Amino acid sequence: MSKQHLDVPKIVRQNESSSDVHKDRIFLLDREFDDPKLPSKRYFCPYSNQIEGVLASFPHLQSRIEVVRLPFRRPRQTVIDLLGEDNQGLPVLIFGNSTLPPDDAKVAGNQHFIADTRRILELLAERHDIPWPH
Ligand SMILES: N[C@@H](CCC(=O)N[C@@H](CS)C(=O)NCC(=O)O)C(=O)O
Repeated sequence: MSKQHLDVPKIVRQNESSSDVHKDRIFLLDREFDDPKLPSKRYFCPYSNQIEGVLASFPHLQSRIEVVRLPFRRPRQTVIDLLGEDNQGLPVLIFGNSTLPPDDAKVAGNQHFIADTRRILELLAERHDIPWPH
């Protein structure tokens, strides 16, 4: 186990029992999708795919992070239920409640999250024992 992992403070809230909410969760767009505003082509999200690449390169992340892929079309109700209508842009990292969120996390209700892709990649390095994005 890395030093970095041991240093992460544990703050488990007693009233939340599902294991998923203890983990960091990443919500991505589906690997391919249609955009009704740009018909006749299929698309992928370059931001989500940076994260897909890192997940594929460092497979131990699969046991540490919950990954949810969602359709492109709005409303993205799964994310709206967690972060509200104004924060449904993807990708997004929602911090698990077993560790402290970083100081720069945004807050929606009782959730802490980051939506900037580069910062998500840095946080995977900070919190989940992978190399840093160069
Ligand atoms: N927050 C991201 C950008 C995310 C982004 O623009 N995602 C696109 C998908 S490729 C998107 O969701 N666009 C349209 C929409 O949200 O409906 C970043 O700058 O790192």
